[in-house]
Amino acid sequence: MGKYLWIKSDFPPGKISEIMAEISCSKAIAVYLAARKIWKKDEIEKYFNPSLSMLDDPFSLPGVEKASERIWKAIRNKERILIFGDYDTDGVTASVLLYGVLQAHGASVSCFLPHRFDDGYGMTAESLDKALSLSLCSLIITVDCGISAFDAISSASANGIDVIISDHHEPGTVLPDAYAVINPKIHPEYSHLQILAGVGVAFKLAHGFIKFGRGKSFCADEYDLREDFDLLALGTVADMVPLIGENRIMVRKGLKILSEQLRPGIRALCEFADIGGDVKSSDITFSLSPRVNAAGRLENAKLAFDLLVDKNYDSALKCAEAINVLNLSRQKTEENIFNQALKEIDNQNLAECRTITVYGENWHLGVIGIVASRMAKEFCRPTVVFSIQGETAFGSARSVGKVNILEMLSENSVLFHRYGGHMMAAGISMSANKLCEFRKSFEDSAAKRLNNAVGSPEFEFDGEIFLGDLLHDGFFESLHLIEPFGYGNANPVYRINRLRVEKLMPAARIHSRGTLIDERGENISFIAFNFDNDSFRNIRLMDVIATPQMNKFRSENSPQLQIHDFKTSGHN
Ligand SMILES: [Mn+2]
Repeated sequence: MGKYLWIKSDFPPGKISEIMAEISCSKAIAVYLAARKIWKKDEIEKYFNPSLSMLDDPFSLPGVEKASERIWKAIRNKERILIFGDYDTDGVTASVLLYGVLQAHGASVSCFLPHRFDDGYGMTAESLDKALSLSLCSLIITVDCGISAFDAISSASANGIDVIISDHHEPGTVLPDAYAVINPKIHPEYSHLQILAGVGVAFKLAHGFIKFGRGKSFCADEYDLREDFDLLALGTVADMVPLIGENRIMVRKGLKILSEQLRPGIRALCEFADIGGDVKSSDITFSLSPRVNAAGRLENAKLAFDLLVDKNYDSALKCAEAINVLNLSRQKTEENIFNQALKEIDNQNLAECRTITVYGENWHLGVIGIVASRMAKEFCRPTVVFSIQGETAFGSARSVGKVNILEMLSENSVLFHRYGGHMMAAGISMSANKLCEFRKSFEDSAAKRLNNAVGSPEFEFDGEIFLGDLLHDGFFESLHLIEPFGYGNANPVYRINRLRVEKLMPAARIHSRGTLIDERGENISFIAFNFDNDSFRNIRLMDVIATPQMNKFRSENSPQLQIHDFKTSGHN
């Protein structure tokens, strides 16, 4: 019964009424807060009203002040500055943010984004040479990379170039010998900043730079860094860092700026993505970030950079159009490989496997990661998708639940040329003739961690409520207080029992929509993705786990439930 194993989040039962007494909110909101362990009055107030004044002083992050001073010196001395970024949305937005701030303050600055296939990830000695051959400089600032760029940084130093590293990736035990290193992850005492995306760390540097300049009267108060929060929201949501603490403050503000579409490139992108009005974090995840990423996946991230720095709407529109074409082609390629991969696993005995390993000849390297994510999610198993290019297989690994995929890979590292990544996602390169061996030992690594062959997917919900708790206590009016939702700040999910389907109609053939009514006669519209009308046949009374949301349709907003799963009432 039901697609998922329903798990109720764990909190003391008295918490709901305690919270309701403390702040007078609806029961549904209290359940949401209780489930996220936001229990105390002052914590709740901060959560409801995150403000920019709650952001840390940028100078409190080690390296920011020293780096700021160095950048101002470079500006005064008319030195050339090179920003070395990355090709994904986080890396591109971090580059655009810092580039814009430095340029506005008179810096002679250029930016290099490595090419995903020609240069590979991070700042290598080769990609740095390439960057320097395009534009000489005496100061390099890395964003969203650099923390393990030992070779490149020593070669820069040997050439008399100072390097400022700003990064959020996990550092090794030794740090590169750079002029300044800004990375919250090298300071255990800054654990609250370790959630920042690359663009978040770049923002700290930009903020520090402006603060330093104002302190020394190098610059006036004109530059409004708040207008750059659109970039912060874009990169932070795209990089899947948790939307709590400073990230939540930045994204809440950033979504407002995104909605205003001040930046010509954003306006152009929204035009093609058909986004108007309030931009939600889900618009970033499903519409904006895939487009920004498409440039780096299929061609060159420089295109996305050019779009976002463009000050002219007409040329931005042309750039957005080109990006949109790349995104369409990315979707087609992805669908094609996904279907081939599905065919591949048809021939495997999936019921007896805890993992998925699939491969194909010359599958596009820019999309195998997305395909791996989709397969891991759909089949609820750690998944690696390989593209065989000549004698080498390049793999993209994705995990599910709490399975640490990097650990699983490290147990098999003798098979690889190179590998790296984090708990949920990693990349591999290895000799193609070792694929069978890999499949077997990857499965063995999973056997040590997952006891049942078919992982039964779990779905966590916040607590049980009645329909009336959503409809009569101002829940939908206060929804904005708990937004934005995303990774680390999940949508509210409630269990609502004993509902009857009152109206039912198909939505795009494979989905369903209609109306639900409870035993007290309360009713609400619903949408159920990937449940066709037939799935509701033979069910009289059902329990659901669902997310309440405002459905925007032709400028009308109406409350609805998005149903994640359902089962016949009375069955637990
Ligand atoms: Mn990043």
